[in-house]
Parts: sequence; structure tokens; C-alpha cells
Amino acid sequence: MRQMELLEGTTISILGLGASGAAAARLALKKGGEVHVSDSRVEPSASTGAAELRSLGARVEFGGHDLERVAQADTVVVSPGIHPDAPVLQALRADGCRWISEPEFAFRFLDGPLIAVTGTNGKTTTAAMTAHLLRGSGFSVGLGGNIGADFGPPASGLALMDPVPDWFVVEVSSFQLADIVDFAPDIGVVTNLAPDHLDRYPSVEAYYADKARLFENATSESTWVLNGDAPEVEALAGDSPGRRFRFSVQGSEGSHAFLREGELILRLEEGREDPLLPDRELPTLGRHNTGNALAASLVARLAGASKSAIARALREFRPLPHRLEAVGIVGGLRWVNDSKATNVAATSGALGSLEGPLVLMLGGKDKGEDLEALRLALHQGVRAAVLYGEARGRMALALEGSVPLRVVDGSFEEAVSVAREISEEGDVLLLSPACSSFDMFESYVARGIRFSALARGEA
Ligand code: UMA
Repeated sequence: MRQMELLEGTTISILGLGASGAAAARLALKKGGEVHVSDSRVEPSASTGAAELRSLGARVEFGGHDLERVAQADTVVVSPGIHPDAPVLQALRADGCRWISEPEFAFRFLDGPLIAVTGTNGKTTTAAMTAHLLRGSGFSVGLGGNIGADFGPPASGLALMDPVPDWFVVEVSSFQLADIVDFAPDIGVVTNLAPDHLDRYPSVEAYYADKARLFENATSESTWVLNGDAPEVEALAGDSPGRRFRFSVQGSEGSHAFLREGELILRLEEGREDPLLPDRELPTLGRHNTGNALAASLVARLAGASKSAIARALREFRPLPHRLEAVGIVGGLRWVNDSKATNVAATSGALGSLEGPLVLMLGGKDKGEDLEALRLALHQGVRAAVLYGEARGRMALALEGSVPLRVVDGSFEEAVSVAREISEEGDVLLLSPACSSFDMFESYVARGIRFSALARGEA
């Protein structure tokens, strides 16, 4: 149900004071709720927003969760980074206490049409591109959700926008979909599906099951934009009600946005085709970005953007950092930062987009994925792969005999320096690590920034 009444007289307990916890707390306070935030960390000296929340009337506690207090709250909002088996959630489960995710909480106050974008890869680019195309057609847009602070606020931040925008575009992760109740987008988008997050989920099926919750509250009024090249995406939608539209880089039969002979084309009605622009004029690198552009164009058109505005805005889109981002040509090498490639499917996509010759940097925190697909993606253009970080040993075993491998036991800087040494003039030096960054960095963003600085010789 949208547009929940004010929260006066009700208590909201928020677990985790990261970006989503802080945003949910601000929203709950604004709506008149009595707010209790708790975080298992020891109170950090740097700002977490705790002082501001306290000054607004929230009770903020660090160093653990007061279970009794949490269990008594009318609504419990859980941050997506809290593992489902974390002691606090195990205890609440045992107590029969229900909780919701932060976008579910925000949804109740989002007073406008909602586009929700999920998928394993490409969801940030697709969400950002959709917002850009809609803005290019004169709509006001609130962009946020899982997309992260560089691009937009958590969903709860969007719910405080004044005036309310014409469209909300929210990126949602499986961690967030896991705990929805009523969340129901007007237009739901699934970019693709591939194994990921196996350090959190017991199986790929469990991960897909959380993604499938996007369709849980589907009605005949819902609109779905699906990847027509991915049968697993169609399977995820099952027999959910609503209108379905498909985008297809492979130009699949019956798709509504597709690539044909190098041209992006929209076909919303049978017998009418609207060419948008040639693929080579897209400012983004790589074939998977063509898919993202097709998805975003289809969504924007369905949301009311004009064909000419979409074509114009596509040309003006600025590629997002850390996603197959061309850093520049330094020392005769083309440095490409794809630090956001934190799983095998993303790295395979990058390799499929770049012919080479290239030297590939792979490694980071091992998420337990099967690496066979990575071995298959290592094409002839890959001169060598440099393996570093926690995952290097398992990668070396899995990729042995494919392309020349260099295992670096030292730091990230040493790995970059080895990659530079074995590259030859004109090569692409690609960081597309297929792993998360947490063994060496606080985020993929920090890893990408470091890589780009090393590329430019700034560090
Ligand atoms: N904590 C507890 N109790 C516990 C465990 C943790 O209190 O038992 C605390 C931690 O101390 C920490 C907080 O909970 O302070 C964790 O918050 P969080 O990890 O949920 O981080 P947020 O800052 O709220 O960021 C989250 C998303 N992070 C994750 O899903 C891991 C951000 O996605 C998102 O941008 C933000 O909400 C706003 O929606 C990031 C991400 O990496 C970008 N997402 C993954 C991805 O895209 O692959 C899913």
C-alpha cells in the first residue's frame, strides 16, 4: 500500500547506521515516528550522522542491538548489509519478529510513479541512463537506491523530495528485495542474471529467489522490461501479471528494443520501427552497455519520453566511473578501469567487449563462484592475466593452461606494476577483477580510484 499515514505514535527500530539506516531514520523522524537506531559497531569518531539524528530526536546506540527494544517496535527496518544469519536477525526470527528492508519502508512514502531496476550487472548504468533519458525529455526524476552515494540517495532520501518528481528511478539489490512486503514498481526492469553473492547465499537459486521478489506484487497494471536474450530472466518473471517488453542485443524475435545491423531500434508497436542511433555513437564502451542503453531507452519510451529526446540524450550520456571506464593512454597502454566487475559474469562481459591484445588484472576477495565461465571467457586476445589478492590461489588453479598467468603475492600496487611490465605498446591494461575488493580496499570505488591514480602515475 502506498502513502502510509504519518507515523505519529508508532516506533521504528532501524538496524544498521550506514547510508540506508541514516536515510530511513530521517524519513521516519520526518513522518513523526519515534525512532531507535542501533549499530553493532563501536561508535566511530568520524561522523555517521548519529549526532544529527540525535538532535532530531532519535535514540542512537552503538556497540550492539538491544533486542528487547527492537522486538517491541511497530516496524523494524534492516540495512541490506546485515547478513540474514547475523545473530541479531537470528534472535528476532526466533522471537517471531518480522522486519522490512529500507526500500520497502521508503516505498510506503514514495508519492509518485516508480521505476525499479534490478539484475546482476548493469543495473547502476541502466538506472542512471534511464534517469538521464527521462530528464532529457523534460521530466523531473529522483534517482537513488542501491546505486550508491555518488549517484543518488537511498530510496528513503527520495521519499523526502519536495517537490515530488515526475518519476522515481530506484536501483534495488537482491539484499533489499529479500525483505519487501508491498514494494511494487510501476515499471520493473531486470537487466540480466548470473551467479553472484555466493558468499552470502547458500546457492544461486536462493539468490535468484530474492531477485524474483521484484514480481511479488505484480498486477495487470504492472509493466516489465526484461532481457530478451536471457531465458533465466523470463523464468524469473514466471507467469506474473502485467505487460512485458523485451530488449535484445541479439535482435531476438519479438523484442521491443533491439540492435540490428549496428543500429539501436525501438519497436513498441507491431509494424512501426523507430531507429535511435548507430551503436558506435553510444559514448559507453562494450556490448553489455548496448544492452543497458536498449533497456533504458525502452523504459524511458514507456514512461513517456520522446524518441528524438531519447536519441539525443543517449549521445550525451557520460559513462559512469569504474565500469569499463577508459582512464586514458599512458606509457603507450590503454588503461581501462572496470573495478565494478565484482563477479565472473561482469568480467566475462568486459572481455567480450574488448578484443585485445590485453593484460587482465583479476583478483580480490573470493566470493566462491565457479570460475569455469571465466576460463571460457579468456579469449586469444588476452596476452596474460595477473592474479592477485585473496582469490589468487583458487584462480591460478582454475585458470591454469588457459592464458599465461602471473601470480602476485604482494600488494595491489605490485600487481599493477607487474601488469604494466608484461604489457606491450598498444595493449589494453584492464582491471576487471571478477571479485569484490574487500580484501584490500573498503569498496570497488576505492580500488578503481587507486588503479586510475597508478595508471596516471599519480601515486
Ligand atoms: N551492522 C549492524 N549489525 C550487524 C551487521 C552490520 O548494525 O549485525 C551495521 C554495520 O556496522 C554498518 C551497517 O550495519 O554500519 C551496514 O550497513 P550496510 O552495509 O547495509 O551499508 P549502507 O551504507 O546502508 O549501504 C547499503 C548498500 N550496501 C549493501 O548492500 C552492502 C549500498 O549498496 C547502498 O548504496 C545503500 O545501502 C543505499 O541503498 C552498495 C553495494 O555494494 C553500493 N551493494 C551491493 C551490490 O550492488 O552488489 C548489494
